[in-house]
Amino acid sequence: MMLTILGRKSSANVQKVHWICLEGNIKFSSVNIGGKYKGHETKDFKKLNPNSTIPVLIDENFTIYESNSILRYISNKFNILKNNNIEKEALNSQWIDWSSLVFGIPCAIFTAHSLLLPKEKRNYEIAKEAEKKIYSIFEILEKQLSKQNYIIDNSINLADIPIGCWLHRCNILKLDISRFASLEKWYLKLKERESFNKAVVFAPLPPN
Ligand SMILES: N[C@@H](CCC(=O)N[C@@H](CS)C(=O)NCC(=O)O)C(=O)O
Repeated sequence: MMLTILGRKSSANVQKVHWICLEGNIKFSSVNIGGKYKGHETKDFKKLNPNSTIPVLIDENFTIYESNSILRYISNKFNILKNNNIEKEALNSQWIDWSSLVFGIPCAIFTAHSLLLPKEKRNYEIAKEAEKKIYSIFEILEKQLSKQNYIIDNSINLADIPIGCWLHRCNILKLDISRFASLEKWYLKLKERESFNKAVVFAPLPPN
């Protein structure tokens, strides 16, 4: 049975899940929910995820929400980007949590106030504050990526996926990555991957 991923393709949290599937050549079907498609506030959707957020993954009789948990589930189930090293797994986990709890938050705020909200509801000050935070996060990533080619070591790991999705969002929103040489080099390496291009680079922009 094919995996079903519920969520609009423009969501960075959905893109992570598409990317890992493409990375492992795992077949999936995708259902547009959320954003302009709506559907995430319905009674039926809330049975799958009471938080009304996308993505949700359905794997036969098993349903799971929270994008990072879905990412880990797919990686474990299909043995994609796994390394049998407990410290490396822990570091992946650290950076995956960080991608949502530190990086993702200002990215989502910046997206809302520069793209997603109707113009009259956008707040320039809030967007500016989020932008400042994002540039301070770029410094952290720059330092990390000046030590090796990817986030954890010299090859791609699970943690590169969610961070790459948010970095691409920043690039689309015209934040200047070129000021950060190692970060830009990493981003260009990700762009060499068909999976990243298909799931993230060629994806529509929110709310589509
Ligand atoms: N922590 C959740 C956050 C999910 C989330 O905030 N999803 C957003 C899209 S990125 C959402 O459901 N937005 C409502 C919509 O798209 O209409 C996760 O990682 O899955």
